[in-house]
Amino acid sequence: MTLRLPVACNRDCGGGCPLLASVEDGRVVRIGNNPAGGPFLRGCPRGFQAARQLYAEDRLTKPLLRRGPRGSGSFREVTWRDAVRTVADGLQAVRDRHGDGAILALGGSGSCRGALHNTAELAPRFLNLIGGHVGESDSYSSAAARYVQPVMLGSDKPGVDAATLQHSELIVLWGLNPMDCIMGCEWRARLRQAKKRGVPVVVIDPRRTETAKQLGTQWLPVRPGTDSALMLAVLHVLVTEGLADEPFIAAHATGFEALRRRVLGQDGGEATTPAWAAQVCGTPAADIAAFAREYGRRKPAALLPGLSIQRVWGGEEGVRLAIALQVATGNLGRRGGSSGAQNWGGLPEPDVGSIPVPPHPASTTMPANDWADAVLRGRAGGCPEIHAALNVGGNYVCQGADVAKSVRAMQSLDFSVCHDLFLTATARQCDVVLPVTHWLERNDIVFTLANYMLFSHKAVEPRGGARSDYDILADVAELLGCGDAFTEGKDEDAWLRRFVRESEIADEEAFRRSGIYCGADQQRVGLAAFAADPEAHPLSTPSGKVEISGAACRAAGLSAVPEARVQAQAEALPLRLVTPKARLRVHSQLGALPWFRRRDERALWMHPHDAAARRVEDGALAQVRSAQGRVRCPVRVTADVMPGVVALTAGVEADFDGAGRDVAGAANVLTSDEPTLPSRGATLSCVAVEVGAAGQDE
Ligand SMILES: Nc1nc2c(c(=O)[nH]1)N[C@H]1C(S)=C(S)[C@@H](COP(=O)(O)OP(=O)(O)OC[C@H]3O[C@@H](n4cnc5c(=O)[nH]c(N)nc54)[C@H](O)[C@@H]3O)O[C@H]1N2
Ligand SMILES: Nc1nc2c(c(=O)[nH]1)N[C@H]1C(S)=C(S)[C@@H](COP(=O)(O)OP(=O)(O)OC[C@H]3O[C@@H](n4cnc5c(=O)[nH]c(N)nc54)[C@H](O)[C@@H]3O)O[C@H]1N2
Ligand SMILES: [Mo]
Repeated sequence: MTLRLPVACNRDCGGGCPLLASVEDGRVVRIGNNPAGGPFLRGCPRGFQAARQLYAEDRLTKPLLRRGPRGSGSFREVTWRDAVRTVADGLQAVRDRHGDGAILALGGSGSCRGALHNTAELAPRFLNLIGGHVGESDSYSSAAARYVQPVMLGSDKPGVDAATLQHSELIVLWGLNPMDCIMGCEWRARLRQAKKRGVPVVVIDPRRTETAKQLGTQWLPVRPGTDSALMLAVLHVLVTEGLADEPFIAAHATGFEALRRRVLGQDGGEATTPAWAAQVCGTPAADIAAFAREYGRRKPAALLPGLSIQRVWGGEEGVRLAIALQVATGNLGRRGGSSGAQNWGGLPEPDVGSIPVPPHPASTTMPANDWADAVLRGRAGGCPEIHAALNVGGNYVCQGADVAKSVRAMQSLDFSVCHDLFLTATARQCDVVLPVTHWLERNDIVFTLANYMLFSHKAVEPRGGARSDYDILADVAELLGCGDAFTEGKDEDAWLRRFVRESEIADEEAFRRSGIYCGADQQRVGLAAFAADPEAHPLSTPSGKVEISGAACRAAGLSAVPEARVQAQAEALPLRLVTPKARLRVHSQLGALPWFRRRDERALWMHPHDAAARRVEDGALAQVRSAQGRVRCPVRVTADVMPGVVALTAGVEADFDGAGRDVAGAANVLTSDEPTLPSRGATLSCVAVEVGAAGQDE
């Protein structure tokens, strides 16, 4: 007999894909789309092939204690009883020695969409019951955007629902790659629909991505880290050719005049003409002007930025200017338009409970990008003092900037614990490694970042000795005298029923049966009320309007007027490397599984001109060098990446040879944790590098 159960990936791509697992004899035999999701909510291979992760040969099934030196990968199996005792004793010893708040909750993106099995919430909840912790105030993902958007827009949710693209007359995907990154599973189908309708879909990206090929009508290449210059040039065309919506600007923004003077070169700087920007961005001036004219004329236009454009040095400026563009064209808050702010997490989900994190007075936070620095420098470096780490759902030794520094940080800790399904690069640096369940082995409610919720059923029993993070932490809490405070006397089912009771979902059984609950309005437009009547519905900014420039920006540590803050390139490292997400990986996950590995893109993309200049051939091994390290990997010579730029997807774990060179193709061996200011966001998306034939050192 085949059992068909609604499930949903509890993964960080934020797909929110309603899936259906077919189960026979206690085994998942197939995963497909859940028909209850309708024609627009469709999954991707990372979900359809999830059973390969569930049944992977190298999945952890027993608790491990470190035997050899950290990083050696030498562990011995122990019983759960011993493992839990070791963790409790180790954490208690750190607290006895260093006081409260000295334990780092490391990572957490692994299963961060669950109401209960949420790796970003469970570790902080547990740690706050045993003396507090150091947490992440912001993520690798979106620190610059989350810093700037509240300053400009107040606290309102500024996103739009994917279905509103039906009303768009132009769509601009600015550093956004939904074919690979998903970030809401409805977008691909809605973009396809728009393209079929004849709507131009412009993709602005250093690479001709699958998004550009399949969903786009035009690819506009731009050098990474230079979007702010391109945006200023578009503004120049809009204001000089009478394409700006002056009444909308006057009613909705403060400080636009200073930006206008900046763009026109009336403030002592150079005018930001397309010809000026072309030098900085590598985008032909005529293409910039043509794009700006089409953008200024076709209404409404949805400008949807990706997170990549703000994960660069000066990334705050791209965030500011994308919003300024949508204000200048009167598209902010209009149906079929957008605010130009990040759409990911840009609208509320249906109201439902989730596992709470109680406060602790000793708890502190630091930006994710600072974690290794905080561990290494502690209070001396102005960071919180950290002596231990509890890593639940993260693999920062692979995913954090600067692998060598991450390893040093892990090795300097007194005590470290990792919960994971696999013996990752981070797990190998830890003292205790505990095997956890897969999302197909648990019941949960899954958040989607859109106006619907999913119920994900437990499809199969946990493999081997794997246990849920919740059960593991409950046992450690019990030994430390706060078991009841952690569980509040509830098991999985009791929590999930409580969350639904606290929600707007009236029919819990129907929700569990179909696996999906949809909120009433599927075409929400963030800031719509403000756009329609800014006097009656002011923003919660000092002026009540969009803060384009001026005192509010300065008070937040930003320049008074948005600017093109582009990092100067060192002569010895003339190429710009982008390190985007791979379609068939979620960060460091899935890539090592044979089915995924065979289909995985691991080569460095390089333009034919750059390859010829360096005598690098298609398919040959090359060496990539940055200020941080060296990587050897195969090269793919392709015009799908613009000249002067190379691309290597993130998510491959490093493998160092005797000379300290990575030979696996690990992007973060090359990246640096130098933050962009003032947000202290990561700069992983753009790195200065040089490439030569492998074997050469120069
Ligand atoms: N398959 C897959 N999907 C994912 C994830 C994953 O690991 N795998 N991770 C999820 C997570 S946590 C996040 S935060 C989001 C990430 O979302 P993003 O940060 O938006 O994703 P990236 O792949 O880094 O970049 C998106 C595109 O921007 C381009 N790009 C890079 N730098 C620049 C630039 O400076 N300017 C412009 N215009 N374009 C640039 C890249 O070539 C890429 O095609 O994706 C989510 N989705
Ligand atoms: N060069 C470069 N680096 C990047 C990026 C980039 O674009 N370029 N992107 C950055 C971004 S946006 C992000 S968000 C980070 C993400 O970085 P990480 O958060 O480190 O992401 P993952 O590698 O997916 O690590 C998640 C881990 O959780 C485990 N896991 C999955 N489910 C569970 C569970 O239920 N319980 C437990 N205990 N573990 C679980 C997985 O096996 C995996 O090892 O990477 C950043 N790093
Ligand atoms: Mo992210």
